[in-house]
Amino acid sequence: MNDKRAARELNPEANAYDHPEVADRKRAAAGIGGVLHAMDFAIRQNALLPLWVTNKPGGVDCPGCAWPDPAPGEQKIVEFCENGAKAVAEETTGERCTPEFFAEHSIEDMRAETDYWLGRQGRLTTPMILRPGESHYSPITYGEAFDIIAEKMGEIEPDEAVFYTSGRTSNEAAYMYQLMARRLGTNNLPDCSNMCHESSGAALGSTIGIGKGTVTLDDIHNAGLIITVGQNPGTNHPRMLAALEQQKRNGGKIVAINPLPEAGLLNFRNPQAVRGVVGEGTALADEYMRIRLNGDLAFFQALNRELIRRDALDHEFLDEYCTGVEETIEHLKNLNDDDYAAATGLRPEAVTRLADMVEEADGVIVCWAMGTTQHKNSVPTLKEIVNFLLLTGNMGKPGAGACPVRGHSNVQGDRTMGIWERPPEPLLARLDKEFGFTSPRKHGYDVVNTIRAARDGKVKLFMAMGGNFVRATPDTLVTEEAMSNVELTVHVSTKLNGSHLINGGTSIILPALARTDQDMQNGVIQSVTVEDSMGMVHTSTGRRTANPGLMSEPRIVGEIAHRAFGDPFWLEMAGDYTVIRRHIENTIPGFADYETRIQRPGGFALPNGPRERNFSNVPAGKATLTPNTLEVLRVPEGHLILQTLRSHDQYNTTIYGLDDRYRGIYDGRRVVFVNPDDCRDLGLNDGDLVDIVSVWEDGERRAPTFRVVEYDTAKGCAAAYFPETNVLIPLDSTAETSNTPTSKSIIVRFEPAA
Ligand SMILES: Nc1nc2c(c(=O)[nH]1)N[C@H]1C(S)=C(S)[C@@H](COP(=O)(O)OP(=O)(O)OC[C@H]3O[C@@H](n4cnc5c(=O)[nH]c(N)nc54)[C@H](O)[C@@H]3O)O[C@H]1N2
Ligand SMILES: Nc1nc2c(c(=O)[nH]1)N[C@H]1C(S)=C(S)[C@@H](COP(=O)(O)OP(=O)(O)OC[C@H]3O[C@@H](n4cnc5c(=O)[nH]c(N)nc54)[C@H](O)[C@@H]3O)O[C@H]1N2
Ligand SMILES: [Mo]
Repeated sequence: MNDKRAARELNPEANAYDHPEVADRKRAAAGIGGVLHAMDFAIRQNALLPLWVTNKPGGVDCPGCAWPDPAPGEQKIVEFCENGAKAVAEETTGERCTPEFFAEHSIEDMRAETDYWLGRQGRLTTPMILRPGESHYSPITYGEAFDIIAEKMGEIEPDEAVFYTSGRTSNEAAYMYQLMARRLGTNNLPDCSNMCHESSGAALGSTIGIGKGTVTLDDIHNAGLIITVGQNPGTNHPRMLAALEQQKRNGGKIVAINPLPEAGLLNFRNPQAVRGVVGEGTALADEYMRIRLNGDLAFFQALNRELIRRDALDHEFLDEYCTGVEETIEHLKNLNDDDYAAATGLRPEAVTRLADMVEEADGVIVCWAMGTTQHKNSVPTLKEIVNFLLLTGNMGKPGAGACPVRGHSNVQGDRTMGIWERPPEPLLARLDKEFGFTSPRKHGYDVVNTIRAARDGKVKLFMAMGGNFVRATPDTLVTEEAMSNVELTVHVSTKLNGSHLINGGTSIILPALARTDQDMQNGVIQSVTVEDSMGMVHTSTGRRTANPGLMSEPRIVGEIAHRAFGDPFWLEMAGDYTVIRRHIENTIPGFADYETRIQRPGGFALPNGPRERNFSNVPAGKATLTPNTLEVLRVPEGHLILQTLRSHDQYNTTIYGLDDRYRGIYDGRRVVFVNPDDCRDLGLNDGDLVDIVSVWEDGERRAPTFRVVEYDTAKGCAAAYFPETNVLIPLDSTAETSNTPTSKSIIVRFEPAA
């Protein structure tokens, strides 16, 4: 689609109303229902479901979420979760998207389809190219494609190239990929993390000295109290529910803070336990606080003030390990109660009840996900959660700590491998020494700055290692236009998606092996490694016979870089992944004895200072409490705050199906959930069709035709699925410090649909 105007108009067919049906909500997550749904999905995909080898030593790491695996001795025969099974089935599908398909379907035709339809076409089999002015992709060999990419790299300024990563990429592929960017001379390494847990990294790195969580799975099992804030584990981390169930059996308590009463948090039937399959299940959350969107900073400040008032602080811990204590306590004493009420929509008792539970608990963990990271004030919010953990000494002791629950299965490992647009100097120095070139020091583009640069004509080569950049990013129309300025786009992908259909000059699709596929190099089966949400590193070995000729991600990077730079190490690494791991061991801290330690069942743990109460990596040398300024999000009359979230039948931009059965939605996705009182105030009825209109400094954005669903979300709030609603999120609406799009707080109003 080289016609820029076409890219500017939302495709009417792909955005057509899809007639969702609304039925009763489910009260409990998983159980036998979950098992059957996953089986049904796999059968419809004509897919192989090698569940018995997922998440087990010697097996394949589930390409779903990053939740850690139980210790080898404690694993079930099937470490099962419905949505992990769907992720595997999506990958092991029997359908194939071949050159014949591309000959039949023009770019224009494919653009009229949804990403759901595109994904249904199956696994990509052959490298494809779309040349300027052409209407159809045509086949090309890997070698010819690599030549074109390497030649482009030689023609442009290094900073005119951008290398995006999605979090499924293995440590080995990620390491080679960041090395290729730096060898070219750029730190333009945006990744999905920029839209995901970047706020967590920013808040944790500056206060406790590591941008990761501090707890282990054992801590989860043994915590006296777990506070889960802004996450929906029943859908997005189903295996976490089994860990929560175990924590409850050990006598622990759980509090859920969420504008939506999510099924998994309120009740859970464990498909692993016979009782769960047939019986009632476990009521997981002891308390549910239906907070207003964006209210968490005010809530945790009020909680901290209450704990200070009660003197329920761990003074010994504060004296020995912390700094910034007095200023922070002083700041918290001067809070305004009206701000608390306006921001949270909760009564003051919510705070006193939680403070009681905190005082009673032996060990408190706070878990969080996208509900806290995708707001303008996300970094201050998460710093306030750190304040809470530090004030109460819940850091670096059993059953206590910070638990940002990661998304993509290796998103944390990719960052450890150096996929970061703002690399730390020591990493660059070690790479330079190991490989004998000088890495660039200038910081690169993150996701939002990549789109800005492309919009301004500064990006000539855009390469993506997985993901679906155009659909996952905000401000769809702006992004589509920006990406159609790029001279060469290259997508390493397993499946067709919308990003392949937004083209500037030349576009190349390079199909790649996936996690479950067997990866053979020089006659030897290769394993890769991944890091889970809790910093455990372990191997993943694909078993399935892939389409002949498909290349692996490390091989693709190695071949391109070999052609571009000619250094001897590229093909050595691509041909034997133990060579990559040796380089990782030499350049990334914590990977000593890499090859030996991954042979152990369950792998090994990366160093984690805060886990041992070591805060020497913090700029201040001690764990740092911070005074955070609260600005209550003001919503004009007649408007609501909209969050954009996942249904139960999707993996980010990959749509598995059109149901969200826990929320009672079937056969369609264009719904907006609104509190019944808000419906009354806005003159809306359940079933009305509305356009959602977002308001921003530069004008309005519109997502057409959504069905209003009355739902018990917090008052003043609404919710709808992404990626359909990404068109509403202004590119410039991002979080302070982390620059993450504010996907969970967009001011909107509704207009009757045309
Ligand atoms: N099956 C499946 N698994 C996945 C994914 C998937 O798409 N499908 N995606 C993966 C990825 S990349 C990620 S990052 C994770 C995402 O995991 P989640 O963060 O659980 O995903 P979301 O659907 O965005 O849900 C956000 C939750 O936060 C709540 N929330 C929103 N705003 C606020 C707020 O202001 N305050 C509070 N307290 N709560 C709020 C919402 O009501 C919702 O329950 O899941 C990973 N796992
Ligand atoms: N409005 C809104 N927007 C959001 C979010 C939100 O909550 N609201 N969440 C954000 C978050 S948390 C994230 S992480 C991003 C996700 O952003 P991305 O990671 O870019 O998106 P995905 O949908 O996960 O990518 C799916 C594509 O990855 C490719 N793929 C799958 N497996 C493999 C593989 O093994 N190898 C290769 N090479 N390719 C593979 C397939 O072609 C598939 O089409 O979206 C963000 N966008
Ligand atoms: Mo994510």
